[in-house]
Amino acid sequence: MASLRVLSRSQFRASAPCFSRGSLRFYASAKPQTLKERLAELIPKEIENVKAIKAEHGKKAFGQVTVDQVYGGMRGLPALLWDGSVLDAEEGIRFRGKTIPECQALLPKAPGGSEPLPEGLFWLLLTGEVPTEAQAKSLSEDWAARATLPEFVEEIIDRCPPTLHPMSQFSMAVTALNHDSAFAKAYQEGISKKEYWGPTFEDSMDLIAKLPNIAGRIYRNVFGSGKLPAIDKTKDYSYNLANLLGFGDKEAFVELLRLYITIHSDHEGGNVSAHTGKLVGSALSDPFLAFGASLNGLAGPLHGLANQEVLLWLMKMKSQVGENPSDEKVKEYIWSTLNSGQVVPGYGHAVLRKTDPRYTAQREFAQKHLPDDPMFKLVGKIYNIAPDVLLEAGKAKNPWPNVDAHSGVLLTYYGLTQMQFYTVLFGVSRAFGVAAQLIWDRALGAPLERPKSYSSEAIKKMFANK
Ligand code: CMX
Repeated sequence: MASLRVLSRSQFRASAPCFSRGSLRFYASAKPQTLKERLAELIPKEIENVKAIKAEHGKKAFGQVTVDQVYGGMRGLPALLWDGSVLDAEEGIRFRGKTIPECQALLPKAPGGSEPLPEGLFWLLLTGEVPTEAQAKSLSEDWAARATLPEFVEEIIDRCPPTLHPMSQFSMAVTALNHDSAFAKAYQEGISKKEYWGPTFEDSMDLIAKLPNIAGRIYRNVFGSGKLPAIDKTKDYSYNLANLLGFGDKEAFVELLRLYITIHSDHEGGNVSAHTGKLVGSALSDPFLAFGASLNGLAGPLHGLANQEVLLWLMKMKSQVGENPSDEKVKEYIWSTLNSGQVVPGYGHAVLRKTDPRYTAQREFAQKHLPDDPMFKLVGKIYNIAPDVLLEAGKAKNPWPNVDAHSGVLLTYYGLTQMQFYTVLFGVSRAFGVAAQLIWDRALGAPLERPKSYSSEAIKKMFANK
């Protein structure tokens, strides 16, 4: 279907008129405007916008930095620019101002599907605009066309011992893609700073496009589930990822992946994976190097690896208290976790102070597709019990579940039972948010990140007699 758009003078000459509305004239064009073309229009305006913000507010303070914040993991320190999403402690995430239910309603869907296509979410993260179905489809096609891995990257994955954690394999393969980085090459050839965003965009598109083949190859190598099929160029990104993992014939699983990638894509800029990508990118390391670093942060148990930890914890709980335990047994098990000095995985958050809407979206998916699944019921039971236990324990500032408390149970239901792989799927999704910000950082000429650090001795001296 032809899309409608406002054309530049040169584009106008090549097009046939369609209709006018007010002072705007619209023309039908055979091809939808590409994401790169739209970005090229938006970037000069955003550069002016940022200039104006800095001119008017540049010298104003956000507030004070306390010594507790310096020792306390910089919680709440307002120090980063991140345009794709903003996280509110009570409400949860908004992608370019849109909540998860709004994204579910507004973003393009696959034919017959009801979950948003991550293609549309990427467009939204980059432009702040909801794309047309044709534009989302053009991204599916573009990513399918870029999906092939260099042979040596396939060999790196194939040579990994199956005992090497899938996240380590994932980060190695992503880092190795820097071999063909358009940005690194252009930089060596002396590209002007104003042009940085173009090759960063190309690398980011290549990065996202190649992740399904990397993830699929790791999954099949480690868990021995046979030969990798080819990418289907007529299908969307999530279908191809599901198919490479061996689940292409399960439509509900493909739908789950569409939702999964959308909700895991971005969670503003301060979380470990997002911030690491931005930090490393600020040294003008290309998107493959920057996102490889993100993945190493995501692989930590307090961040993305928590989805693996949750399933391990649930399995242990099930083996101790049975599949349909009493509330009392569940409570005892949670207390035993806390009393042995461990965290309850999937609960708590550095910013959120309410149930994570990413948890709620997955719960609603489960209610629709697997309401009678015993593991889903166990997760629901824990939801009714764990917050009170955590409140009673009195340490966690947020006793509510986060995204990782639910994802593993959904994947397990469809047969993806290998929990060591779960963080790889989080990683595929997180590329969308990190890549979008890397492109904007290069477009806006973001400088090298270099905050100031102090020793404890220096801090003591600074406040002596104060
Ligand atoms: N179980 C037990 N104790 C917890 C807890 C939990 N789920 N959440 C927080 N606490 C403890 C902290 O370990 C900390 O203890 P200490 O004072 O002994 O160090 C105390 O409560 C205060 O922590 P907080 O300010 O509430 O939380 P933080 O901002 O420091 O940490 C997070 C946030 C997510 C690391 C923490 O809640 C946690 O460890 N949760 C379990 C792991 C998890 O689910 N991580 C995934 C988060 C989402 C993601 O990034 O994917």
